[in-house]
Amino acid sequence: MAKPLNIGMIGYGFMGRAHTNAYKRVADFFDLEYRPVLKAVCARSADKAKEFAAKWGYESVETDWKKLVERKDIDAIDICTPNNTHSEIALAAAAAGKMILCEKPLAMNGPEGLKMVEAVEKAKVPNMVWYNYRRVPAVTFAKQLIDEGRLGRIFHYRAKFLQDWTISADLPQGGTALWRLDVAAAGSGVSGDLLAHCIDTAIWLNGPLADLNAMTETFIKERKHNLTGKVEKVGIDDACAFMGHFKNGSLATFESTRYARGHKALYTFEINGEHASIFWDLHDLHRLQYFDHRDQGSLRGWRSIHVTDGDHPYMGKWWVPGLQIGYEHSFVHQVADFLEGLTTGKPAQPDFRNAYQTQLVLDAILDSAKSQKWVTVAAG
Ligand code: SOE
Repeated sequence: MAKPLNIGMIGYGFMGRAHTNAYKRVADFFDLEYRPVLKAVCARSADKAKEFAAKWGYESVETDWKKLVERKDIDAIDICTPNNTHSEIALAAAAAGKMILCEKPLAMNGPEGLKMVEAVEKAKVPNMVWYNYRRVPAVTFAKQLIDEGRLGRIFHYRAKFLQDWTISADLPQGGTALWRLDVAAAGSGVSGDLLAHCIDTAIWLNGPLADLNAMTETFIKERKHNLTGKVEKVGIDDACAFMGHFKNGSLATFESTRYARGHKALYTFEINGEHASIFWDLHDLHRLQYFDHRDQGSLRGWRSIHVTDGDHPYMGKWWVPGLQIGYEHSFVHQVADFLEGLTTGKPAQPDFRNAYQTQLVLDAILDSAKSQKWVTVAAG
């Protein structure tokens, strides 16, 4: 019988659902020492908390996260709240000796992120940041191919994350649903929300970034603020692009925007190496495109690998070969790896320290866009 691991989740939005679904599913498909128990969900509105708890199966509710953090029957705090609250909650949870699973990006900026890293390391509590795309089987498979040396020396890493949902100037900023547009709550715009995913994957697959030159743009300069009712300046980046160098000498080109009409969540990356290239697309997430120059010349071409075989990462835990899984499973895999890390003592990544590397790149992006200069990425 697996040991219970009592979860206290703060927040109940899109990520609250994605994480809860993962907690509910993981023990059905993965054989682990620990089994998550949906102990409590916390939201400022008691009605919303109760509604969420009833729908998803949480045993109890709280309306004050400080009470949740102090509860003796909670083992792990899951932070699914806007970015400007991550730090305060994480510091309190670490001080209370709780494990912490925090939504991305880790913090509002590097210095805040560093305090969070120091707090969890001082308290010696297991910790993780929800950069879920690492655990899409095709992306994990890309990591295997790179680590096996199949690509050889890497020349280029190209990534994009494109959306189109904020083009209307009538869309307000701030409040429960639209905090991502409010710089006070989000810290940044598409750089922290979307490009952060691309950066996390890139650091994992291709190592750290050395320097970069970025530009950002805010297309809609003023929006009505949901909390004040007034038209206020927009402080987030609506679009962001940068070029840079990885420490391994390869070139980086990255772009994210919420103004690419027709694209809802188009996350793609392509890596070009001396021997082989890899391409991945979130809209076709179970496939990995692979080109190997060492193939016999007349047969050479891009292979579209359907990453659904039992020997592909994570896939042996699901259905039979050929049947694919989806977006939500990346969260199930992340919980499984977190729980496995508790057993093995080898923490699942990215932990806070690892995710802090992404935070430093995000700081460098905003610095560079402001100064219009090349910026060296600070060493973590
Ligand atoms: C924004 O629309 C968003 O939901 C991000 O916040 C998520 O991190 C990303 O995975 C999908 O898009």
